[in-house]
Amino acid sequence: MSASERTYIMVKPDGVERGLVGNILTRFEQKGYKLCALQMMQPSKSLLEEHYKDLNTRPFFPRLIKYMSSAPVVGMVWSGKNAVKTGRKILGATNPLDSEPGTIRGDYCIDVSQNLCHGSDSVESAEREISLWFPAGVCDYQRRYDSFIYE
Ligand code: IDP
Ligand code: MG
Repeated sequence: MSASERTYIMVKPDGVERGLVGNILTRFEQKGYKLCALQMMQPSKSLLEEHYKDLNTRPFFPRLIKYMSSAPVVGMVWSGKNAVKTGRKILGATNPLDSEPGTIRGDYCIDVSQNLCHGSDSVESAEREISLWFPAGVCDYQRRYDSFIYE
């Protein structure tokens, strides 16, 4: 586990439409994670098919791709200690019926297909997703206040 662990977090079309981008971004910022990249774009179906390729045999896959490509999303890269696992905790369980209050999904949504956000599920998938969504690379910089966050 290193302070340079990275995760890909994405606000889905429902989160953008509902004006929750700032709220989602703020939770990661206030936790202490370091923002390394941020972009708004309307993704192509082929980009999403690659992003979600592990799910391509699932019955909801066609609807997921259609929905995710229907409007802009906001993607971010955050780095910090345990960013992948803690990032998923900040989002909450995939199905909002199971997401704890205090998590993004637990606080702001109801149905699994409109669960507001995406977060990488392992360090390997985070690195794959970061290369996929940010092929030109992300910002790599020293943050001075890290000494107030890490011992
Ligand atoms: P995750 O987003 O928490 O990693 P995954 O299993 O990777 O969850 O599924 C990707 C996305 O597909 C979910 O966030 C959700 O929007 C959607 N999804 C997952 N399971 C279902 C389902 O049973 N019905 C409809 N949509 C689903
Ligand atoms: Mg997933």
